[in-house]
Amino acid sequence: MNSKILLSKSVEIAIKKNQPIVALESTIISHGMPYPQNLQTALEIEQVVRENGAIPATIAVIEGELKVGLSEDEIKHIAQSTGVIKVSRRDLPHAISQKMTGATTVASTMILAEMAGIKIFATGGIGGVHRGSDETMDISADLIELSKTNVAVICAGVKSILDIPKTLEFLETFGVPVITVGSDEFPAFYTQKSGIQTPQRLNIPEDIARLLHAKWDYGLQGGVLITNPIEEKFSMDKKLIDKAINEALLQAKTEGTKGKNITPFLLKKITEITGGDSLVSNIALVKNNARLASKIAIELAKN
Ligand code: PSU
Ligand code: MN
Repeated sequence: MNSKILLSKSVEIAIKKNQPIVALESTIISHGMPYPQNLQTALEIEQVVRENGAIPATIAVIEGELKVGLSEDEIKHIAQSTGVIKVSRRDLPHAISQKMTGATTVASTMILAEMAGIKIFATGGIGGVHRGSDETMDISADLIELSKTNVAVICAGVKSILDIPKTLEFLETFGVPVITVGSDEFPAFYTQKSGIQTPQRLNIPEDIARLLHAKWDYGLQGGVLITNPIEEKFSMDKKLIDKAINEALLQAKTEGTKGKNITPFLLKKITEITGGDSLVSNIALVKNNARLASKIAIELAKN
């Protein structure tokens, strides 16, 4: 365990007792959803993890300190304050040395989870290879992190704000196992299907835990991407969401939004364009992922 990490009491006890823990990111709270739904969701996800028999550990940088397991007040601050910065791997040294408060992305949440010895992490969606990346070279640091940090990320697949085929190619090149739970098709976040076959299908948490053991017991460095399709009742109409995504992409281009601002910008626009429908789906799929992650964490903690 890295001694510079600050653990909450419940996470500290869980680590000592080898209880199942599920890491949760905070950029989804600060930059992924509007207030107050972000706060409500952040607290509800923690509750979902507890109800499913695991200990939640929401992760962030608080005034320069790396915190694994946030208090309710800290979650409230991340959800409400406009001064909270988005911290990916690149931004960690800046946030730490300047004693800033920052929300961690998938990449930096993986880093802090690994420092704390947590193997399982649930979120909504990961960053990936952006559309038009041949020109912009915009590829999320999340993908590189998955290639080297030993944490399994449970998400609902990749949104079509990104280039899904290129994202999968990138993950293959960097040796990241990609699994879809209970489906032959890779999921596209708001919809169960993307039209692209998944590299590997597994159906039950026991098999997923076995795969994680197989990877890490043999010293195969790096993460695993576990994709969990959104439940049918919360999935969106493909035509409708594609239209909203294209409109949002066009607006981003017109306004010249790029770099770390593009993903938050697109998420906000899509919520606006769909009149909040995409947010309802987003919240539902995060909870669904938290449930699955808890079950995988329980299986993994067994041996
Ligand atoms: N996708 C979502 N919601 C999010 C994000 C992605 O549906 O909140 C956030 C995550 O924190 C992810 C980050 O790690 O955006 C990726 O940002 P970038 O593309 O700048 O690496
Ligand atoms: Mn980027």
